[in-house]
Amino acid sequence: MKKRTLFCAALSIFLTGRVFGQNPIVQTTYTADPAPLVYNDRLYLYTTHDEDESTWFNMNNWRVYSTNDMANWTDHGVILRYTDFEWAKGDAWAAQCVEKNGKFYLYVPAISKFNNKGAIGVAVGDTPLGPFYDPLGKPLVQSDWGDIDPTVFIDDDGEAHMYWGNPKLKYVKLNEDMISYKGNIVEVPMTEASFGKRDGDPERPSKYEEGPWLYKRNDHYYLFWPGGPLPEFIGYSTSKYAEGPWTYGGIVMPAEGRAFTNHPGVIDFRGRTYFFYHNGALPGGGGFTRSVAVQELQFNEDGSIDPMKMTDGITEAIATINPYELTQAETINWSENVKSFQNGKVGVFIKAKVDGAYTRVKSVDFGQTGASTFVARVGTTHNSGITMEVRSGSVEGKLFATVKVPLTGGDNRWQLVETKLRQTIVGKHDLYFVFKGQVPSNVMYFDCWKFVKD
Ligand code: FUB
Repeated sequence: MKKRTLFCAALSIFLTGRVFGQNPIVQTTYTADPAPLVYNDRLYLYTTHDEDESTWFNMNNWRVYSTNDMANWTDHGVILRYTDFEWAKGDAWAAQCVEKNGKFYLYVPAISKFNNKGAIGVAVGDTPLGPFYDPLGKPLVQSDWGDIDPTVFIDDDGEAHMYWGNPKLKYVKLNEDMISYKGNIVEVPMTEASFGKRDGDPERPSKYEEGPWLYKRNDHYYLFWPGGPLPEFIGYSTSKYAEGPWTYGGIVMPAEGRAFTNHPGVIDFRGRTYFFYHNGALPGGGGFTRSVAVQELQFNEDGSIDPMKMTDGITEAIATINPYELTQAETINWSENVKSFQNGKVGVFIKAKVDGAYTRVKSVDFGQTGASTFVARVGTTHNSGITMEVRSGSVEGKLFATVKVPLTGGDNRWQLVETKLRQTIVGKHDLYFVFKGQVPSNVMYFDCWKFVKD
């Protein structure tokens, strides 16, 4: 490694404390309340969306991201809004999507127009990305108070269990159709034995706060939940049955990370268990501008879980990216000063906000034949001097191509630009797309890319 590159890498570790980590996993939008789903060997992550500069949980829509390798995440944009439910008037809060017989059921909380209180709705789609529609035209559940944060788990016997609620934890079994439920809503007893003893509030005996997540491992059920008093930590309880009774297990993740809420999402993917959560770690981040993160979850031999700190996340991709297939610009391992947008022309795309903004794509495998040409769909509103550099290893790493970005005049107009590489690329690389232009803002927009072999 050259002295200068070594110095830059050391400086970046010193300044940011990170070595190719990926938390938070989305840097182009504020996201919260992660809810993973594995379908067809791909991991989909449903999130809520904190608007920029929010000062409250004024949240309008739900988004989806997906990955094949736990390192590069593709942004699929907004897939559902609270306005898609005729009965809802706001608060697109923590949701979860499950699949049954090829249909996707997205359970969401929202404020109901009927009584101004939280309610649980359900939207149905034919793919994990929707389009989703409300089959009921009314809430699935509207009880007295606190109907937020649904989690749904379909057991091996086909029974679907739903928990939700703040400050009470409620439970029902769903019917076969997944859009209605059986019997009465059960209020889970909030005992110290089930959810630990809460400090300093005689009105609320247990630590349970909100945001439950139901998960099964080795015939045992785990309920993960954010606990209080604020700031929230994440605790867990276990049971032999999906409907409880629950036994308090302890703390999985103590409170940290600049957001006073947290939210668990736990899933198995290709032989490992992943624990999703949120914090306020992005620049400008805090309690209402949160970001989703992930790390591996380890169980002790007896099934118990030790408390874990928030980490840099997954540092190695578990699969590679094929550069000869089209990849979306919004498939990103890490980025700085880049925002995500979507329109009717190209779907989701990214914009570089300032000179030097970049995205990183991890583990791109060119093989031994190698590539000689880079193709990208790009555009800018500036009339000259805007470029996109393709580098390997770091923002200052080996330069393979400099794309001259044409003035297209708006993000509804795009051009496919072919650029010859300065030299053939072979082998595996972490690619950096670095956006350059001496302009005050909105340097350029970028939709997709691929390489062409020699
Ligand atoms: O994101 C809005 C609300 O904050 C969620 O519904 C809660 O779980 C908390 O994360």
